[in-house]
Amino acid sequence: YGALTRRIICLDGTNGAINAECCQLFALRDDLQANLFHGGLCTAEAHESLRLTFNDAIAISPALEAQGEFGGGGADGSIALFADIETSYHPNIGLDEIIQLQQPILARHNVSVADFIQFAAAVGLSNCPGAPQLTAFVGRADATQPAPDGLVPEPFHTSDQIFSRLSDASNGAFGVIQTVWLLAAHTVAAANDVDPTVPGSPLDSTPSLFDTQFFIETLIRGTSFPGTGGNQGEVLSAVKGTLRLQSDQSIARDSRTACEWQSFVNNQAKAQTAFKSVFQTLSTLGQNLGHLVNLGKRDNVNFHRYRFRHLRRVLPTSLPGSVQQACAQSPFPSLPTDPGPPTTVAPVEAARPA
Ligand code: HEB
Ligand code: CA
Repeated sequence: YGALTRRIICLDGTNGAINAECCQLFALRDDLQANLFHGGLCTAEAHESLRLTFNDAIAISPALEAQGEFGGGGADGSIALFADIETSYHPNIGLDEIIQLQQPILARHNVSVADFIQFAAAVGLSNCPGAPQLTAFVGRADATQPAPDGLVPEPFHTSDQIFSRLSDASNGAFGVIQTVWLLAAHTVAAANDVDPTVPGSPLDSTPSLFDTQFFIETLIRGTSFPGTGGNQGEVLSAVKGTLRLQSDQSIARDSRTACEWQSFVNNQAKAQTAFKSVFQTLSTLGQNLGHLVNLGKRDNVNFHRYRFRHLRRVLPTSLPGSVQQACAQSPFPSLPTDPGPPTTVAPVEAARPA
């Protein structure tokens, strides 16, 4: 403690870092912002980059290994390195698109594919007002083989299935509570393939804000589908134009998680700390932490564009449904209602080349 840490000046002559490994990340950050995130937007490219981290990292199973089978390598880039194989797995549907958009940027920089996927998401999420500054690491080893199929949760899985899969993947680090924390990611999200007739259907009314609307809106009784009914993994949603995943609905109402879910309502600060914490675990699954360089604040790879802001936390008055109280211990907090006119949330525009 108290040791002097010297900052080095990177070869670009302007940026400083504690770890030389971090120097190249300034250029990577700028390339991502300019050529993937349209100058710094929280649009489909940022959402899909975040989803990619989960679908890459969660594909690891100590339980399979215990049976003598290969269980996947976690956050090892396998989803992009073996894209032909892994994007054909059902729960990874649609991810070929973001992998392709990221590819030319990846090719210009000297980082592992595993590092690239996690770093791109950290930069992308920084474009979403309200988001925490995620901790980035470099030094991950890349996959040498694809993850097996069957390890990424599906929206039609029961909460039991999802809880046990996440616990297995993380050696118990993701309990039922941390699973709720991870789902804060669905505040900046849309579904393209659950109902292909309405691609880009947001999972909450504010898909470009990292706020707590997702936790509020999923607790309201659903009354309509954004498109057609009868899709596997979809249930009725409350806010017109949004899509509700069956898995989000179940976890929001499960007796083991309902109070934790409700605790995020109107608690922006908690959503930030909780997601930051679980993302750190998620983004390093299967990797040896001792080999990774942590890009802390002091490395000054400042990819945090927004400070904490007061974000809209409202119960839209235009809702046809009402709150479904699922937490037995404490009542749903009282929130201001939205005075605005009844709205339909617009779809998130499809990802496209910059
Ligand atoms: Fe998620 C989206 C599922 C978790 C992130 N997801 C999504 C979807 C689905 C899901 C189905 C839609 C897709 C399409 O496109 O269609 N998830 C899911 C499940 C789970 C999850 C089942 C378990 C519970 N996620 C998760 C996590 C994360 C995520 C953990 C992170 C971290 N997701 C996400 C995002 C999105 C999604 C970001 C959006 C994308 C877009 O927008 O595109
Ligand atoms: Ca949101």
